[in-house]
Amino acid sequence: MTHSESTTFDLAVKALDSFQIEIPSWGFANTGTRFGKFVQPAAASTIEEKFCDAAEVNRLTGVTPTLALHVLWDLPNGIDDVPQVKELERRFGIRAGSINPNLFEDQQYKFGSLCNPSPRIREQALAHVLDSIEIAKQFGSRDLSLWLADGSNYPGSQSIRKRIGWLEQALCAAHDRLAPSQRLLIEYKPFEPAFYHTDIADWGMSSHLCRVAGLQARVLVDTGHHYSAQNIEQIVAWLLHTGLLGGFHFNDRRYADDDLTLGSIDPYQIFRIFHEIHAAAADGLARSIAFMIDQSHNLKGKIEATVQTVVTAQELWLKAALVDREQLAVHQQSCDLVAAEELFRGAFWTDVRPLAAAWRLARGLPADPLAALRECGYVERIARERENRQAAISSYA
Ligand code: PSV
Ligand code: MN
Repeated sequence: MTHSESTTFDLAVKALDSFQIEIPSWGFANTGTRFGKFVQPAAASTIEEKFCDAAEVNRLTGVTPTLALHVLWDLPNGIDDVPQVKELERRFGIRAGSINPNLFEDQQYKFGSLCNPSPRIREQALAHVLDSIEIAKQFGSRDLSLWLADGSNYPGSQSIRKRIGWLEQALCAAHDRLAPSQRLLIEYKPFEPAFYHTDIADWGMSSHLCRVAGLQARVLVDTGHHYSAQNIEQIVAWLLHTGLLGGFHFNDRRYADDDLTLGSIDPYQIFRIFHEIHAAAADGLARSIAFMIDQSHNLKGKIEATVQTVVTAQELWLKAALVDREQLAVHQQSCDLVAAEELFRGAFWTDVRPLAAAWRLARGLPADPLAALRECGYVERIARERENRQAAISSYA
């Protein structure tokens, strides 16, 4: 290795050692679109299977020690399910990660949850959030990750401002229940399922709600929840500057919230976001940012897609770490546009795969996690087992 090669390798080791990403339990389950579901024999249908799949991804990549849980889907009996899930944590060596209340599937939420005009429904929605905070406490989970489907479909059909007031009250009440080490992450989304107005539609609304709720509230940026032309890294830079960036739900999209694999459509976008984070970290600003995946794999194999996502995230994180920020600052200061841009793009075009492979080997991990997944036969084995189990269940039925 030349001197500069060894410096690059040291930089890569530092960058990859500092990177972990949380995977969602729902990424292993059968999901679809409103036009239907294509079921996969290897899909997980129990919380045990989700933990098992998460452990496999962590065995191959070494950077996914936590699993995001959705309360209704993973703990249908609420807090009573915690001991069983704790047992799975021990058995599979995977910890419960962020806890996601579900305020969008119950029939009563037709006209909203925390913003519903009915005080009774608002109370029930808040009770579910408070239960979810309690569940998070029992797991020792830091983040309560809140997304509301609330909104309306027709102009004039709801009071937008009244709903803001109800939301502020509920979020203050939720924030009051947090333990000092916990955080309330507030996610935004411009539309869907509501098609006219969404109660938390963008980062400005999330930021405002965080400020009102309290010091432990932060904004959650889901990369799929932006209009196509939006400059997401600029939003990230603002959130870093204001100390309000809590974390990410990573995925990619071509049109709207398409849940495509991170970096599959626009890897440069994720690189640009990661650059902002590395730059802020160098200035001591980027503290406690939760990197999470939020994808539903409709057509790809779930475990393959998850491993592919994790590996892509690591590569883009590493590319962004290679930006020579001192030199970049010089070019920015002298407004040498082309030099700055070429330096920036140069890092993006660097093939970091050999560096990532060397880092993995040094940590006893497979150099190529996707190839290792294909070779080990895990997916085929679980597909057989899960299919047989399904067949056994239906023959009893
Ligand atoms: C909503 O589109 C979202 O991004 C929220 O984070 C949900 O919790 C998740 O997807 C799963 O439906
Ligand atoms: Mn999300």
